[in-house]
Amino acid sequence: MKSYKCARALRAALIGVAIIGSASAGAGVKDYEFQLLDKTVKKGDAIISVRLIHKPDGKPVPNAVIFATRLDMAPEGMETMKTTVEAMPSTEPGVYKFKAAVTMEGGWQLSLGAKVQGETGTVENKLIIKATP
Ligand SMILES: [Cu+2]
Repeated sequence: MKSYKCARALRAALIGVAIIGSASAGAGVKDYEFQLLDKTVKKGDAIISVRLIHKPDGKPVPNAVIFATRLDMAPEGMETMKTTVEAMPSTEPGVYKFKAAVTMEGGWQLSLGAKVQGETGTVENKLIIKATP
């Protein structure tokens, strides 16, 4: 189990290097960005909505494949305190929704990774959300 994880981490690192190496070849993942629709949520079962935009023209980007999500309390110095994040059906093009069990008030960091059609590489963003009582 442990060695499997290490192999995965190594592969991820190698892919990361490959992406950095090809960035100058015109890969445009840096042109994309996730934005929070609401910077605060109520503690408890929360719906987090983010919009993926293409920065040069500000247009929303539908049909991205979201493959990495993590919600943890890194902003409060509690990196190991993470919670469940579940992707939900989108109701608006370019808006992606997640259901999360926000178990504590304070700052949470949402890490997202996405593949955008027609772009090589991965869009990666970290967003800070504040959970209120
Ligand atoms: Cu906490």
